[in-house]
Amino acid sequence: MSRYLDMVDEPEHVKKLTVPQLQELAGEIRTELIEGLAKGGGHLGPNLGVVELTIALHKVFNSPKDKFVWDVSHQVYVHKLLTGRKKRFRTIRQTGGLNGFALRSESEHDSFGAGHAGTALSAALGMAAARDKRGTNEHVVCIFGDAALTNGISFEAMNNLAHTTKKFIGILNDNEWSIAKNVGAISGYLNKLITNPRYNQLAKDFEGFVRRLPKGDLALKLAHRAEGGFKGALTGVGLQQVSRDAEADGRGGYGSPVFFEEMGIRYLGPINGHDLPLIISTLEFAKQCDHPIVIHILTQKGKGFEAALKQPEKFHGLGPYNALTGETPAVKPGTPPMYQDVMGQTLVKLCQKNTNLVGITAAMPTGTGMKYLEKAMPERYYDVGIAEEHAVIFAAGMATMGYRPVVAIYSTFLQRAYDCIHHDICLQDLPVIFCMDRAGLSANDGPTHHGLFDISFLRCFPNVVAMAPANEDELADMMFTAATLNHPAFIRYPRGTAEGVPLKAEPQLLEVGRAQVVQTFANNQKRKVALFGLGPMNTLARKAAGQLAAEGFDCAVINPRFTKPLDGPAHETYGHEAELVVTIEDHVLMGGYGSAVLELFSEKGVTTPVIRIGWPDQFVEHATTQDELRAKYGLSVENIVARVKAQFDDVPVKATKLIAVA
Ligand SMILES: Cc1ncc(C[n+]2csc(CCOP(=O)(O)OP(=O)(O)O)c2C)c(N)n1
Repeated sequence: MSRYLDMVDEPEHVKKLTVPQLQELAGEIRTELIEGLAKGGGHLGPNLGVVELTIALHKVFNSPKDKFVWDVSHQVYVHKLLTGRKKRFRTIRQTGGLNGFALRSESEHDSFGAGHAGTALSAALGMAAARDKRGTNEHVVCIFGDAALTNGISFEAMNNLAHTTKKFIGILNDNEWSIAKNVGAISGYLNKLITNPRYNQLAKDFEGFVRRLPKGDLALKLAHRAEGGFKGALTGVGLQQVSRDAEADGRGGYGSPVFFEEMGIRYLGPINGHDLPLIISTLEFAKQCDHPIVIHILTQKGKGFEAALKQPEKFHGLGPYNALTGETPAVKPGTPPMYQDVMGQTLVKLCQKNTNLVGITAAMPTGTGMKYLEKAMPERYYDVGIAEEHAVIFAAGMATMGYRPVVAIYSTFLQRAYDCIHHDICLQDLPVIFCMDRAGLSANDGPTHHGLFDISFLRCFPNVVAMAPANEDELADMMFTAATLNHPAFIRYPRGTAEGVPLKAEPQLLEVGRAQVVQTFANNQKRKVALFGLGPMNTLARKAAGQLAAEGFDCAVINPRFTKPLDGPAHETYGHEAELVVTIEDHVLMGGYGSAVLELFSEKGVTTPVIRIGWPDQFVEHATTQDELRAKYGLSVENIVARVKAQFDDVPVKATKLIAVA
């Protein structure tokens, strides 16, 4: 049987379908999401929640002329299906396939790219301001989740909104979940708001009103009634302060939308986000408003898939799963632990011994492994919401009072807090420990999520101690060491499974700024190559050394451990000793570890040639696996061996140095 989805490729096809047909389409899209993502994984839960909303947006507005701006944009899969990308949908997040986020270079319908949370309101407001300035009439619709309201940028935009434009449509997609359960006062506020009988009544009145309108010229009638019929009601109720005593609901009173209204933004809601006709009518209404409006819709993350409804956090974003049951493949016995789990479990251990340690996450308790601390010692654990800047300054404040906060933030999201790292942490030399997860590739997610810049952006700040463990045991050692330092400490480690080395019963103290010589020269009269493999790239260095030895080279392998302070003597000694130095890092070459080595060599007069292996000066795309990208960009044993051999092809044998290692 043919499906409506088979007939729909572009927004204009959506417009041609009737509401009952669109309701069927919604079911078909859900099936496509569930089945289409099962093999490769993706952000299933958030997308199942916005099916009706996305269909309604394309029914009511005219993309790409009208602009949709999605916060984070992990929920744009349905939008992709409806904007010419249906045939490629099952390539999403795979090599050469669709990106998992909105991407301006992928489609004219993706008006603004994202991957980091909290940017949509500002971007959409900028577009609205530009539209007003140039005198055109397109609509700008901003879709943001309840967790986007834990982010400061969203508030900065709202503060500026009503002064900037009169025509702005915000859609607050409230499913009560961030990745984990949403946290904080705003989440409590939204919850009170949606249980306020007065607003539920108002929303019901609105619903009754739009449902009673004769079919056909809905938009026209709404235009007529919009200001007269609802302006007064909405604003009138909105501006009435709700007395806590009079309307206490046992949790401190009901919420009132006065918050939005005082910002000059009309509030309409709560609206059932899965009621397609209602959403369509509401958007038609919003289209007519001559005032910024926020429509508060309620949706279910994972709607239509039992497993996702039961486990919203797991199904926010996941790898392959069974499309019938939602089961995910069991971890194969013998698989090394994930770095994030080692970090979380080590933190609990350290906290048991050191009462000054506390843990801070910015809405990522599971992704960073902070959930272990949350469970073991909830009183030492803080989830501040999607608020990286606040997380960092909050940690700074705690540090001034004698605590040692451990802030676990993905490398890419920490970029958001750069000034706070400079101004609040480093400048005051505060002993805060940063655990930077996902330092390296986040292959399926792509450039918004790769963590490839932190060495560069941190090593220019005074007082920083920056480390990269070669394996999970060293991660524990580095966390332990960091807890003894009186300076800001940064530890970078990659996404995914660790190296599989056993963890010592107790972590050990490392000497700051001291590298580890994994393998020294054999002094066997062969050409000497010193391989400096940073972090887990040390595994690559060791493998390359093995192959090079088989091909007649004398290799030393060094685990630098610290990118700041660098181990000057070790780099200098091996730099002088070797005929060729190779630095290998899971980071951009520009300003990274290899650059630090070049700076040191220049200062110390080490003239040995250096091959730097790392990521190029460009944004690296997404792919199915990190190995594919590493192979493509030369972060591979084969490339290292080939580069070393090529270097010597041009060098006469007499250049060989034979200096004993001290
Ligand atoms: C700056 C930043 N920090 C953290 C994240 C990780 N993250 C991705 S989606 C998400 C939750 C988003 O929740 P919400 O906005 O309510 O949308 P929903 O997924 O519930 O639809 C988080 C914390 C991010 N993308 N950006």
